[in-house]
Amino acid sequence: MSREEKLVSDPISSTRMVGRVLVVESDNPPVNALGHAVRKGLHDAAKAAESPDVDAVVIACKGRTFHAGADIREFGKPPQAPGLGEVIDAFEALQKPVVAAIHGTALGGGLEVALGCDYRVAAPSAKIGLPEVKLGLLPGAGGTQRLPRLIGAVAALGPIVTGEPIPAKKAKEMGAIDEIIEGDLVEGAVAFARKLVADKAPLRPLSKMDAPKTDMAAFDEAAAKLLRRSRGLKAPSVNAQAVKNAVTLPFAEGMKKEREYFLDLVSGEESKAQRHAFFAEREAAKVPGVTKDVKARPINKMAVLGAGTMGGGITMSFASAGIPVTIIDLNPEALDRGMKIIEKNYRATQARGGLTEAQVDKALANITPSSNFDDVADADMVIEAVFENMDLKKKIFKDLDAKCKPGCVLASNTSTLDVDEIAAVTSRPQDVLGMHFFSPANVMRLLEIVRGDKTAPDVLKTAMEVGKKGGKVPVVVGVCYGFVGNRMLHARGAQVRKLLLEGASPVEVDGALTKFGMAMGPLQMSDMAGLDVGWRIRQETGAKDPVGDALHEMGRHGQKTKAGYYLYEEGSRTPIPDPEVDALIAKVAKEQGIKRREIDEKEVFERLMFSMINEAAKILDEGIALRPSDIDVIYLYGYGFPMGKGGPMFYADSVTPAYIADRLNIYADNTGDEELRPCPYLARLAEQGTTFAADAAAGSKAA
Ligand code: 3H9
Repeated sequence: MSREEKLVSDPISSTRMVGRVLVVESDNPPVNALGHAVRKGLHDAAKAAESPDVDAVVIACKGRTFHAGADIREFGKPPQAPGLGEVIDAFEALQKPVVAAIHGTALGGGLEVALGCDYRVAAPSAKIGLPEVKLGLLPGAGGTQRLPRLIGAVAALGPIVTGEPIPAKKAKEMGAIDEIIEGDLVEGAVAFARKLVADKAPLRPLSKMDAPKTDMAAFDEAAAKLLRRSRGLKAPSVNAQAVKNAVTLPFAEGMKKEREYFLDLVSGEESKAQRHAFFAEREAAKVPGVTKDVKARPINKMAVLGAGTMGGGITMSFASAGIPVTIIDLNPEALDRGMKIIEKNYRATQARGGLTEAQVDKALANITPSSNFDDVADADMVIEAVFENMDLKKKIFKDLDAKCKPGCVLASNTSTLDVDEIAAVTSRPQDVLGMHFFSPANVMRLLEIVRGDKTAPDVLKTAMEVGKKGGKVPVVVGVCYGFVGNRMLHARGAQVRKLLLEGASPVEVDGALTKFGMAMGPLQMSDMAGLDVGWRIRQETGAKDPVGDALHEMGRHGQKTKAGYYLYEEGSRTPIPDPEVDALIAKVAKEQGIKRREIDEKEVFERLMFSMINEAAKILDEGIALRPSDIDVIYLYGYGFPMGKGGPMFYADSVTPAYIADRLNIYADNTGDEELRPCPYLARLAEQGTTFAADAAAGSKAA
């Protein structure tokens, strides 16, 4: 490097000459989001790059990542020039090679900046992607028009419609990255740029390139396949249409359409809800008492107790993340069965293309089956996933206390039980907590972390970090029956049973929620889980469900017996309404002296949804959940709540607590069901005309 000279330097953007190459670097922690100051810095740098002293330009970032996108916090606020499109155009218009040097994650607007460059180089660990669809948006600074021109429209469809990132190596194979640079990235990028100058390599402004030749039938087929998984959201199909425009319209027109689509989506309810979900997920990581100074304990080895469905799924989550796991079941047959299911599940994922053979082999190599309880001795964390029974769990935790090494984190995967009572049987309650996974645990992303009275902050942090490593979204909750998710579900379950007896059919009950966008209705869910499961719990708890009991006695145990609340054809999970069930419900109602009536769709939906929200209000009032947005995260990632609705509390705020309280009072009056009466906290919000979010922000219920 002959000459290195700082030209512009402010805390966010700097430019320096390395010989005759202008290196532009942004530094806007944590993720170099392209907020106004960053865009301005880049725009100024593009102007500086016009100087005849500059032969080539390298765009890079300091800190942990290349630009990870537009600054999402700016959406919905008045735009400030220069816009991202202007910045990209300014670099693309330069009559000298511009190279993006990518490390970390070049996402959204970040990748769009890189697509405005002539060439892209990347660190081996880098990823690129256009995840706007996950925020209910589409790339709004040319991504939908430039990426198809670079790698082809069919290849661009997947990353744009699903928003999934692409690792650097794959991106290079696809033609999106020109070179992978080992060692110092900026130095490598400068050398790459110098070579371009020396070789008189052509400039490659994507906006000037012809649209790639595309087999439109193959394109439509690929789009239809991807859109099948879009669950009624608007953004995925808009993204697909924008990509199609890239090959059917001239660049300028495709860009104009992209802008229109972006403005429409960004002001819509779905995107607002999805952006809320994005920040809610990050907010959930902030837990009082678990400050940055608290250090997580190292987890180099884990043990999972119980090789049933939950134990197997939990084992897979961590083995896939590279943590050695010993799965222990004292019954060798159950252990063998569990291991076979684990292998079968992995191979099925491999067959679907979700994992490579090498990845599956590596994950399986991380799992050690054992029938010897003593094998917990060298684990840094033990997760107990045995049958939901307090006496059994207490016995196990006593044994764990005796066998585990000091400092080992002791977690129970209980879905309802009192974690403090479990912790109390050990001599180290500070090391005990709940880690409530959701079935299938290798797939579902939610992890409720149950903080006991005595759980130490570093134990909590350890569980959150290891959970994140295992691909989960951890949410910390307090101790109560059913914690947050299941407790709300129980409140809804009571209304399901009452609505059936009062006159609603299973189809009407389920339909009210699936029409709203829930993945499944409550009765379909019972059929899937097995009606014997609920029956067994009722035997223990004494809870009442005469219809559920009658179905169980008839041998209708749900999907596994091809009959439950619905009928199922061989090999199909599609529920078929059964008049026999309608007759059974009518009979039980008669025996109970309940006069049945027509119940309109609105009442069915509101009693189901608002009873959950009322329970959530109690949960917040008791401090079991730290903030309303945590409840949203729980329902979005663990209970199939529609992403486009932002979670139950976001939804509650959109219809207003005042409306909900009003309706609940009407239903309580009409049915005499006092469980429907708004709880004091909900009633207060209604009276004050405020929302859950505003009240939390004001600090009255916030953590
Ligand atoms: C876009 O680009 C639109 C354009 O096409 C068109 C424009 C015209 N903005 O996730 P982390 C914050 S749309 C603002 O915990 P990680 C985040 O809230 C955007 N803030 O870290 C958190 O703050 P806090 C397309 C953002 O290492 C902190 O950064 N891009 C943004 O686990 C750390 O985040 C995306 O959708 C943002 N864009 O993961 C990418 N991104 O500490 C979104 C992050 O106060 N981002 N923050 O809670 C991600 O996927 C992850 O953050 C990333 C890092 C993978 C980058």
